Amino acid sequence: MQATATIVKPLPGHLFKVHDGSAEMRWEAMSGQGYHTPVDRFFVRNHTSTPLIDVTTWRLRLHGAGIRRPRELGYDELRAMPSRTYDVAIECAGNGRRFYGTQQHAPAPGTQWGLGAIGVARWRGVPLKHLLEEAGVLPEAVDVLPSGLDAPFEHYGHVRRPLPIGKAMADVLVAYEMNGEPLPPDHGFPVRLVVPGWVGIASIKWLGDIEVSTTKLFTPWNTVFYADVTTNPVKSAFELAWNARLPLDGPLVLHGRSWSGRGRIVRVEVSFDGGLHWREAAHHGHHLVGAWLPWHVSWAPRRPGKYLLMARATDETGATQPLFTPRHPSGYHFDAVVQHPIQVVIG
Ligand SMILES: Nc1nc2c(c(=O)[nH]1)N[C@H]1C(S)=C(S)[C@@H](COP(=O)(O)O)O[C@H]1N2
Ligand SMILES: [Mo]
Repeated sequence: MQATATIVKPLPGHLFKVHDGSAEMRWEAMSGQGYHTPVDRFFVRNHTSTPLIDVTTWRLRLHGAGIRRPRELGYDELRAMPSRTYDVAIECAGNGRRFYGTQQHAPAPGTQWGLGAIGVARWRGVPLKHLLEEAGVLPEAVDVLPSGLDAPFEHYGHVRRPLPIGKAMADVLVAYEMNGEPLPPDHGFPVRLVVPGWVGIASIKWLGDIEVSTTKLFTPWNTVFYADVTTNPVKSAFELAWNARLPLDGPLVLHGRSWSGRGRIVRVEVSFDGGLHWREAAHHGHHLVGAWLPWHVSWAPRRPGKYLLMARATDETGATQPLFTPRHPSGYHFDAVVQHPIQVVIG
C-alpha cells in the first residue's frame, strides 16, 4: 500500500495516485464528502520527506531587520495566543499540469498532476499579522521569509519562499490544526503557514523560522521554481473517476467543485456535447473566498457510449476558464476546461 517512504500516512490506491514523493487525490474520493477534504485523502506535495518533529523542543524563531523585537515561541505559547479558523484551499501551482500534454499536445516537465493537487481544510492558528505586530513590525518591512524544517532540497537549502509584507499582514495563518485535529505530520506538524488564494508553495510546512526583511529577498523558490506565480486561477473538477462508467437508467446527478484563488465562484456551466451547449449547474453549500464551491447538475444521456464532460467556472472578478491555456514553461496554472472522459453503460 505504501508506495513511497517520503510520506507517513497510508496512500491506498482508491484514494491516491502516487507520483514519486507526492500523492495526488483521486477526485472520485470527494464524492459524498462534505465541504472539507478529509486528511486521509488530502494530497501531499513534498520536496524531500515528511520530517517527524518533536514538539517539546520545537521553536519558531522570528527575526530580521524588519522587526523591533526578535523572539522564539514554543508550541504551547503559540496555542495560547488568539486564534482564527478559516476554510481555505491549498492547491499546487502545477495542479492540472498533465493536461498541457494530454489535452494540448505540449507536455510540460514536472509532476504530471491531474486535477487532484488541491484540498480544502478547516485550518486553525494564529494570524501571522498578530505575530508580526507582537514582534514590533516596522513600517520599512518588505518581505517575510518562512523556512521549513524538512531536509534541504538538493543543493538549494531548506524550502523557503518570501511573501510580500502586504500579503503576510492580510490573511495568512500560522496554523496548528487541520479539520479540528493537530496538523498531521505530512501536512506540516507542528505548524505550517496557510496562505489563502496563493500557490501551494507559499504555505510552508514544518515552519521553524520567519525572517522579516527591509529589502526584497530572493530564494530558489521565487527565482528558479515558482517565479512570478502568486494567486491560483479558476478551475473545476467532477467528483468522478477518470473513465468512470455510469449507468443508463434515469437521470444522473453529477457533482463537482470549482475554485479560484482570486475570489468567489459565481457561475458554473457544464457541457455534455464537447462544448456545443452549456447548462448552468446548481450550487449548494458554502460559497467562500479562497476555498471551493460545490455544485451539481442532472443529466439524462439517451444513448450508451463515450462522452466528454466539461465544466467551466467564472469567479467574481469575471475570470472564466478558457478552452486552451497558453503554454507555461514550468506547466503551472493550467486553467482550461478539462475534458473528462466517461462511459455510459446499459444497466
Ligand atoms: N517545508 C515545506 N513546505 C512546503 C513544501 C515542502 O516540500 N516543504 N511543499 C509545498 C508545496 S509545493 C505545496 S503544493 C504544499 C502542499 O501542501 P500539502 O502537502 O499539505 O498538501 O506545501 C508547500 N509547503
Ligand atoms: Mo506545489
